[in-house]
Amino acid sequence: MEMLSKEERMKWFHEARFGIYIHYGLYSILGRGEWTMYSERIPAAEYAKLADSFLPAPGCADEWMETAKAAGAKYVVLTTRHHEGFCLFDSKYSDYTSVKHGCHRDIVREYVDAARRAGLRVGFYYSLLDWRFPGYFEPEKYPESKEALLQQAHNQVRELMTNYGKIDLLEYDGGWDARCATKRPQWAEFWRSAELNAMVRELQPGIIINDRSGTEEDIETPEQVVRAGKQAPTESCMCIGDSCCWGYTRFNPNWKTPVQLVQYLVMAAQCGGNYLLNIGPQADGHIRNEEIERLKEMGAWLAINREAISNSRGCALIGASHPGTVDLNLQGPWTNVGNNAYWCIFRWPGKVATAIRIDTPVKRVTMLATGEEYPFTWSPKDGKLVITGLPELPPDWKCTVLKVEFDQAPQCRNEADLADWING
Ligand code: FHN
Repeated sequence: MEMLSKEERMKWFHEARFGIYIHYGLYSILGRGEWTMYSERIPAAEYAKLADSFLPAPGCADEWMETAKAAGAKYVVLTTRHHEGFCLFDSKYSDYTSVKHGCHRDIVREYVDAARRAGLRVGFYYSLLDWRFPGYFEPEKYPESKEALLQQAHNQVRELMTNYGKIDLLEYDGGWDARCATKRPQWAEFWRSAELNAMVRELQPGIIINDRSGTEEDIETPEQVVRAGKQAPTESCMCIGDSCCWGYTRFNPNWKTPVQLVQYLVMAAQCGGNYLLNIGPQADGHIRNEEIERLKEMGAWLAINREAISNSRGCALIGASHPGTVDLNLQGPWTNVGNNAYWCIFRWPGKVATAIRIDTPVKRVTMLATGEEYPFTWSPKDGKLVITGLPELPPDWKCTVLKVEFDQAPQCRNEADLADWING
């Protein structure tokens, strides 16, 4: 099959910028988070009894897609199998699946079909590690179990890449060793990741693969933080509630606000990367209101401001460096798409907004939400941009975007003499 270049494969990813992660499995029944089996050391046979109570409501996958669409997301990623080992898909290599227990349905099939109907790109999460295998925890002591675990991973990834049509994204997880004593090249050796990923690319030539099997591949996937990629574009993934609560966690008081969520999305775009925001459906597959409400607010913001993030690149202007870096643009970051820069204002300055060290002549300033044009001055002498006539109060508390047009991608002015500005 014809291999696509990385640029071709990544095209939709950069357009999308926003995806929804879905953590769903037996842990959703317990309601204490997806690590419960291990953190409470529940023996495998006892934990497995949950499988017969796994009863997702019919049509829940359509509900997930409806929510993802309302959020303005362009792709979804489902945990086809998390560390607990329970598969949401039919597998010749395991009886521990949603097809052979509980609902007797292939939830991955329903998910893929629903995503395609909704026009969303399809991502699969797959955990390499499986807590039911002693050979994962003590590979030298249980070499046969280790080998069985590896065979399971390679065989199941092949099934996932073969049985569900075109898959856009493969997110490995659980590549680390149980003692967290080894580095990524050793993970890759343990899981035979080069061979695994060669097989994936052969079966799915257009796929994007993350870096968590230990090999570099296409994207980096930091967790609970937004940052720029070190070697590759990032997809920053995050929980809406606490960071240990990817799977449904019944009592989860620290919900991020819609303002925070929109701003994280903008910061991801500022880094030329994506934001993958997680939901943890309840045992019956329904999504809780706390998540739906927040996602709808994000969708409302995106319906107006998507232009500022879709296909964004890191911008050279002040305030566009790295999230969290204080570089003296106190209002908020810039994104860059082509010849336009988008000033994504988190802290509204009032009627006048001032940006400094802009080396490229400014052509026009508008508010993205309304298209209204604002007067400005730009000084070729010092590169200062002063925008006037703005509303006194923040038009959008989450983030108001000012679109600034140039004849070329804007550049930042160097300050050869740092004291020059003092005397005007
Ligand atoms: O252990 C998992 C965790 O449960 C969750 O799935 C996240 C999502 O990226 N990944 C792992 C921790 O890195």
